[in-house]
Amino acid sequence: MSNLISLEKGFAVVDADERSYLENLRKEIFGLTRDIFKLPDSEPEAGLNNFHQTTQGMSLGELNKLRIELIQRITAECNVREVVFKAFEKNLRHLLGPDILAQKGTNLVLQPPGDPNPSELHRDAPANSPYELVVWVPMVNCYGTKAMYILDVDNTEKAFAHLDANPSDWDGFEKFAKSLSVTPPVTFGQALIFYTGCLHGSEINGENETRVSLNIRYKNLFSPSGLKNQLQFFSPLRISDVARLGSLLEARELQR
Ligand SMILES: O=C(O)CCC(=O)C(=O)O
Ligand SMILES: [Fe+2]
Repeated sequence: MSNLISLEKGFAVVDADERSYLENLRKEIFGLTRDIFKLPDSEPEAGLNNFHQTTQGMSLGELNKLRIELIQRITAECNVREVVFKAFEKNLRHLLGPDILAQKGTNLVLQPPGDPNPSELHRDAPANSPYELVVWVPMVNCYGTKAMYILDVDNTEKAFAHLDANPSDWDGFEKFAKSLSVTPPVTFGQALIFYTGCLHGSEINGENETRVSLNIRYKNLFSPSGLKNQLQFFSPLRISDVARLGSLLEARELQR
């Protein structure tokens, strides 16, 4: 049987085609994190899970400065968009087709236990294109409040119907939406792939380990963009022969 996923519900947890891509990526990310934050561990899984043990005394300002340095170095040195694509290539091609744009930068979430700023309930579209997929990739095993909650397409619809009926009651909306959500465990070696129309977010991490996760977006070159300027955030990752030939011809015609 093929291991291709269905995205009928708007999201799915998927195993990497090849785990070694993620293992190498995690080694690199852990190496940078260890250098920048001076972590004592030498093993990636334990080192990332124990991140908060080193940083709990740091001021928020210092923590943020180092976090930004880490994200810049990951973006410059790790080629996350290529590696994550390769790790989940079969499913991404199956879902998006042969002509693929990838987000230029990578988002890194470091969420120590008790961090008071989890991501609020939201969905990425329509600011992002509704034809885009988010690939949420944990660098450590994520479960319970260390993971992300999400509503499938039908439940997202139900939550918005509730908001339409009670437009000024954001708290009620949030409570109702969360009651319809699920929190699938996503272990290292897997990704949560979701369509940008699904409501999602995270709770304050109540586990005894830091959550370290990446999220990055892919879309078909020929699909409509969202409200943001697509070329600012995305660039081509894979282009089919048909699209390459077609765009060459169009470019030549423009010069005539
Ligand atoms: O990692 C999280 O808690 C939220 C990530 C998110 O909102 C996203 O990837 O779109
Ligand atoms: Fe999001």
